[in-house]
Amino acid sequence: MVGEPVAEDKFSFGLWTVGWRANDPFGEATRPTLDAVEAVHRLAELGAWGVTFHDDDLIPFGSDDGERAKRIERFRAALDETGLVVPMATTNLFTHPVFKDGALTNNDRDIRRFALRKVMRNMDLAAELGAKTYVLWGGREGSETDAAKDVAAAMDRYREGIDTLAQYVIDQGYDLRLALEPKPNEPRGDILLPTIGHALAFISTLEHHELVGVNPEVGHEQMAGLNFVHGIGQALWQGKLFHIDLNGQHGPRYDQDLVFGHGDVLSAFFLVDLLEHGGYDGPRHFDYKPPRTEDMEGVWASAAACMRSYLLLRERARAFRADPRVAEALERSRVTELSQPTLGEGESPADLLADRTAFETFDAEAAGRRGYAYAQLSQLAFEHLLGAA
Ligand SMILES: [Mn+2]
Repeated sequence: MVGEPVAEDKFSFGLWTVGWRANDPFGEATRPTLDAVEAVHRLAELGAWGVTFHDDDLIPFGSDDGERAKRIERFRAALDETGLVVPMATTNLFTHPVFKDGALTNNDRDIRRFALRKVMRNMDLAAELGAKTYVLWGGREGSETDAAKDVAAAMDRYREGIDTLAQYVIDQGYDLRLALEPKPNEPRGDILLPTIGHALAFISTLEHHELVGVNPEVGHEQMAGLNFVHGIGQALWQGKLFHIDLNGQHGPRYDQDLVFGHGDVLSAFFLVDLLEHGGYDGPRHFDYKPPRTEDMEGVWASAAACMRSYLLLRERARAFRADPRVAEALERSRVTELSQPTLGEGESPADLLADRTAFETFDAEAAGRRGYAYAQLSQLAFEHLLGAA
């Protein structure tokens, strides 16, 4: 039986998710403005553990200091009343027209400096509210024409920007780590750092690379036709999965931001299996959009659905792992053998050359005939997913 969500599940939501008024490029908003305080209370009632925000979700762009302080105070009071935590915060560097050519990689130097200040200001608030992760989604960092962007210069400025922000965290003594969020396109025609792989490679060039990881989103990788579970697997392997955005997506098309699990459900099953058994203990953060067709009742139903989907998949994944037939199938498929190093302890390339069984007498024909029994293994996973095993 799947229970109700509890704090230990570490479910968190962005204010911008349940607060999305459902305006899209073809239609105006279909829902009223949601007050941040009400969002905090409703999320807490549903069993969420945390709430996250962009600076502009909480404090409208251009607010004066008095208005800003008032809004932060109301938000903080709601957190205190409900016990909700703020595990992550981020900066809106994409809505205002000033950012139409990007922020940290804008061709306009003054805009790049303004963007850094906007991030630093909200990092102060994030640290104050106890956030541990600061996400940077470069939604407008990119172009519609390759003539517009000197990519090498853009990467220099991106690196300079992230290095500056990491240095700021160190200088201030904040307990914050930075997490870059890749996305291939939308809103820009093409976005820089389009995939987990691009982001990981970029991070390795940073001065404070140890402070910077990734915040991958299910739909963003699937928009690029990539295997999200493999991307997460590599990010975990590199110790770089600092945060995650869970939602649903049906393959390469616009960013759907569906309820978690309501896209590629088999991939969602293997994702939850990996998160639960692969050593990730961070927030299970939902970055989705309640469908435009929904009224506020539907908004809360969709938020509850994200958490329940996760819990259902977690239950199925646990059953899969606990099934002795699965253990047997994993052995038969040699999945466990992959954890065995290819060379023996202390074995050198010369030793490998000297091992006649590795090559001269190795029966490649026999090895090539052998089946891996992945069909049976895969069906076992599918049956567990459907609750039929
Ligand atoms: Mn998305």
